[in-house]
Amino acid sequence: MAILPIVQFPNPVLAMKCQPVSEVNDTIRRLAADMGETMYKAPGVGLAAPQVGEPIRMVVIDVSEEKNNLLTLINPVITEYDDEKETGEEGCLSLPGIWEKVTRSTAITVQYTDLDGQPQEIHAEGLLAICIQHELDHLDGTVFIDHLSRLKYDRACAKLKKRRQQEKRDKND
Ligand code: K1U
Ligand code: ZN
Repeated sequence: MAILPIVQFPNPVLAMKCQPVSEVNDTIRRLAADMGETMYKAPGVGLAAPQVGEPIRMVVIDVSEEKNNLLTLINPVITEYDDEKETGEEGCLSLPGIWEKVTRSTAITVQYTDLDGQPQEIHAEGLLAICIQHELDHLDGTVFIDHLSRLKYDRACAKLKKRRQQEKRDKND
């Protein structure tokens, strides 16, 4: 397995509509394993394929405290959204240091293909539901700050720019 570099916003791959996975083969299984390892190392609770430069419809998620419940969703589709919404802080490994409030459905139903190529369906609530919605947004070229007002979006971009400039200075010290 390998730790993959995480693509940083505003890399164009993060704005792409990703392509469906046509066949679940060993290449896909290896990429899923590498994405899992990359997510745990980061650390994060989810990672979408475009975040490692692969514009395909696959995400990995683990919201368990023990970090022993890796979920791989291939070609996922949200088939039901609960009417109830909640607003919570989100972050993203492609926009490190930025945390902003986003409103999403509290519960969803998702259909997907698993690593054996079998169709599956899950009902998700709480952090898992939020994380799935965040990761599936990535597959359609949406990052969480796209849900903010123009003013908050611009402030988040400015904060990111400032943080990167500081990191550059720290590196040269
Ligand atoms: O998409 C990503 O970059 C992963 C992102 C997922 C996410 C976080 C919060 C709400 C919705 C979706 C992250 O994992 S950000 C990092 C993070 O949440 C975390 C970091 C350290 C420990 C535990 C979680
Ligand atoms: Zn993200």
